[in-house]
Amino acid sequence: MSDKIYDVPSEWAQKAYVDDAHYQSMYAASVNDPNAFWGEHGKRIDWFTPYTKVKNTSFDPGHVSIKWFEDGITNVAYNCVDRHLETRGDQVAIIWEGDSPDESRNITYRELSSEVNKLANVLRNRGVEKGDRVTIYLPMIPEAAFAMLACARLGAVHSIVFGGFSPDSLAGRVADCGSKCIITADEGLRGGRKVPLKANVDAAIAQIEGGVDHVIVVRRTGGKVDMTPGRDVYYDEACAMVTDECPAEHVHAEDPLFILYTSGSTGKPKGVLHTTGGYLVYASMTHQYIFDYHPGDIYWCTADVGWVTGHSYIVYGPLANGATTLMFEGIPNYPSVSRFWDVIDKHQVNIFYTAPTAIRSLMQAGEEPVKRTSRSSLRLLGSVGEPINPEAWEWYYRVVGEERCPIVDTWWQTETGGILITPLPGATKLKPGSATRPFFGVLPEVVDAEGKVLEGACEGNLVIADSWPGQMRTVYGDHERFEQTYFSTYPGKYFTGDGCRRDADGFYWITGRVDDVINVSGHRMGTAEVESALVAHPKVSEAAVVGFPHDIKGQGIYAYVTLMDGQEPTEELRKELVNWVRREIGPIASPDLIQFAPGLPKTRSGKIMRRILRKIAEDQFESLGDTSTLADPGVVEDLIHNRQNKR
Ligand code: 6R9
Repeated sequence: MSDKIYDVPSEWAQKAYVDDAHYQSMYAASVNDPNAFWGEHGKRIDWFTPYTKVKNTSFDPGHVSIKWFEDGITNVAYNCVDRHLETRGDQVAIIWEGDSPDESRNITYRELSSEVNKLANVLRNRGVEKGDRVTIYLPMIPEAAFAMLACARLGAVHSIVFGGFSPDSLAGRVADCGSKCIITADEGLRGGRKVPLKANVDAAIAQIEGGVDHVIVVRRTGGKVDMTPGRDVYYDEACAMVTDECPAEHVHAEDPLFILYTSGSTGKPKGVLHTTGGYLVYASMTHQYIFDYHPGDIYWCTADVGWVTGHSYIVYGPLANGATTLMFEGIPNYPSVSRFWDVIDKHQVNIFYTAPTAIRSLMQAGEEPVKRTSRSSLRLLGSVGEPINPEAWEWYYRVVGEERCPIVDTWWQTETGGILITPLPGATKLKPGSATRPFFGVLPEVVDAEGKVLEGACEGNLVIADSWPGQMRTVYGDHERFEQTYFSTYPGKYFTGDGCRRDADGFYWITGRVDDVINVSGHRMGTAEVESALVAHPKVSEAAVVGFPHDIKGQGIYAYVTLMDGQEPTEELRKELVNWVRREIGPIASPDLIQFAPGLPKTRSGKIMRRILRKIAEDQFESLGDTSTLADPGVVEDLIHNRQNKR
């Protein structure tokens, strides 16, 4: 923790949408009378039929139900595209920067409209209707945004699967939501390397009972792929055969917009379901106020559309606001570690939003690769995905932003739809490492293990006491799991899964997950998922996975593996297991360290004591706590002795 404080620069307090006094009064209004507050701000999007009801939500155990603007009728694609045509049809909507610095493309709102309408017609001709699920498995190319908006135009529900996931993971997600149509590309391109997306789709479909009816394939690299006649079609060929006029479906505020699978502490990934009206109001409002987006600004969020940050802050929030949003296909260190800063200069980016893991890895390369670029267009910086350590914060502030750009450290989750805790650049003083204060309408509370609400400066678990419009509505197909996961630990409150501290100024400091979720380079992984991949290997009898502190990734994946009798714990097997997990889940789940353990610490009832495994992985041998309840206390000694070292 750091005790430095950066006051709001006076130009910011004057020019930004809100200064501190304004924040205080708006925040008070938002929580004192949410119906009046959101009733007003709901008008920021266009409605075909205006709502008359605003908030209708309950966190009561057994009756959790979340509805916002429920009798309003609208369309997300209409709001992100059509409504801008008259005033800013020729303004650039999307700046696309390819993997190679030689490739980029500007897409105006008018061109965006044409692309979205054509693809919507392609989907409609293939029988996609309101409510149908469509899986999107694409690299970071403009077609990913076209596909999201084409689904929204039809009232179809998209489910984006990150291009780094394996065929197995993709198959599970396609089957879970029953999508009959997949939009993919021949190959992806990242850091000059090809990703075999279409081949992965074929392998996934082979595992799905009944397969899928349609695969639409964008030609990205032109690489040769198998096309199944009758099922597969090239995107460009299909779009050439339709008009660019497709009416926007009339969609109810509570009709689903998208499903996004995310990891939890137990079981397989959950399909987080977001709906239409409240989500768009919240995504667009947070985008405008938190990034202080003004017309003409060039805004860049480096996330992938496979994660929620890409949904809310590359596509929906910015486009609903008529912004110019930059979409980047590549990676921070290709072709050089100056790439981010070069792109900022090339496109004159004003607002830049990235993740601590990227900052930490670029920080390692020193200041020179940053300083050889200008970055004079930059006005505001943002951070998301994991806690940012004060050293990385200071470097971002001093070296990247040249002490001129406030940093908004934005805390939120796939489940929350948009940012919940964050500074507002014209209103909030900054403390490196703190996400600071709640956004309008958000009621954070800190509770102890028993659920007692703590007051003043304190540390405990973070819950949210009441609903906000961007909140997820259910786990797709499993409302009981939704209630169980988020509303049963502290009945009547939304449990975030994060620990947090609140200081004497009422500022929040997120300390990280308190459940069995680990955050690797800002990507959420359930330890249970990695464990089940490991035990699926024929030589593995048992596995336990925990996180450990990692300099760049934030957390790394530490796996304790017990082998089947007679199996030798060799280096080859270690490598084989790493590759096995990569194949089963995807490269983001590769264990950093594997320790072969003859036995795992278990209670007499057979439960693995992860607390002990976590402490060993963290090198905190002194604070293992009580080990006397273990069935065999002797295993701990062996585990400590054979602790794997960080590379
Ligand atoms: C948006 C996103 C959510 C988890 C969340 C928390 C961590 C995100 C953070 C942060 C500290 C921040 N997290 N932002 N922790 N400070 N500014 O990342 O969604 O992938 O669902 O992850 O990420 O632990 O619970 P998601």
